[in-house]
Amino acid sequence: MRLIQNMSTIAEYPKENNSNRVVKIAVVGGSGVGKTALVVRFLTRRFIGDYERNAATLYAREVQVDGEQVAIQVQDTPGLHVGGGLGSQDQVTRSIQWADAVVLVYSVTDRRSFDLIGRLHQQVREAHPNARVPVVLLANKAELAHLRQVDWQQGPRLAQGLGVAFQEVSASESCSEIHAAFRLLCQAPPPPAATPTNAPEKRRTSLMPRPKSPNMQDLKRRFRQALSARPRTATAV
Ligand SMILES: Nc1nc2c(ncn2[C@@H]2O[C@H](COP(=O)(O)OP(=O)(O)OP(=O)(O)O)[C@@H](O)[C@H]2O)c(=O)[nH]1
Ligand SMILES: [Mg+2]
Repeated sequence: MRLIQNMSTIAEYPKENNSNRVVKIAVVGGSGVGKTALVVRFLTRRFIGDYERNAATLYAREVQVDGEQVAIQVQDTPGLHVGGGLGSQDQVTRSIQWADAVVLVYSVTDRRSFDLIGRLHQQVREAHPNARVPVVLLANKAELAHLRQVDWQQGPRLAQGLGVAFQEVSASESCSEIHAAFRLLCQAPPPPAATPTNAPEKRRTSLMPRPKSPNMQDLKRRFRQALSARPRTATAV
């Protein structure tokens, strides 16, 4: 794992690797939902339990996904409060604009963090109106059943409505689902649908692919694949 920099401004990570692709992932959500814990779990497999608040740190590493070497950059972002100050909102907005894949996080123990998700998803779509930016929604702290404020059905229902993949996770208890979520975002985008041979040829201006709403079946299938694949790491952490 390489720590690139703290994020006062987001610099492009120099392409000094052998990877075919670079995937930039922003991790966003409410304050204290476990964003840093999830990123650290993904990158190091460890749960430390005590993290610097609002760290806003950019990390990079290389991973192998489906046999392809992929350089990933993960931007941990400061937590948002409902009605919170502009400072962190500004940083989150820049991270979303910078990213080409997004992890949205709420905590099952914090109803307000769940209520933020719709707004954050809207920001992702507004920041990338012409691109299909893959999004995974993670419901963290799933092991804290006695503190639960968000029912287990509400997360999948919200994810379905937004057309994003969903997973309940626990940064403190388990690693595999978190790996699966990040790996899902690193998978190569599906090739654009082929034009039927007997269809009339369209004018060039209309060949720009319109962003399609993500197919839930496809997302679920890819999530299952990612879950069943063993993570392979190219760099030691
Ligand atoms: N029980 C439990 N605690 C967790 C889990 N994930 C994170 N925490 C705890 O929740 C607290 C906040 O975790 P962070 O990772 O700092 O959360 P964050 O979203 O990065 O917080 P900010 O950066 O301040 O917005 C810490 O005390 C973590 O130990 C989890 O899955 N289960
Ligand atoms: Mg944090």
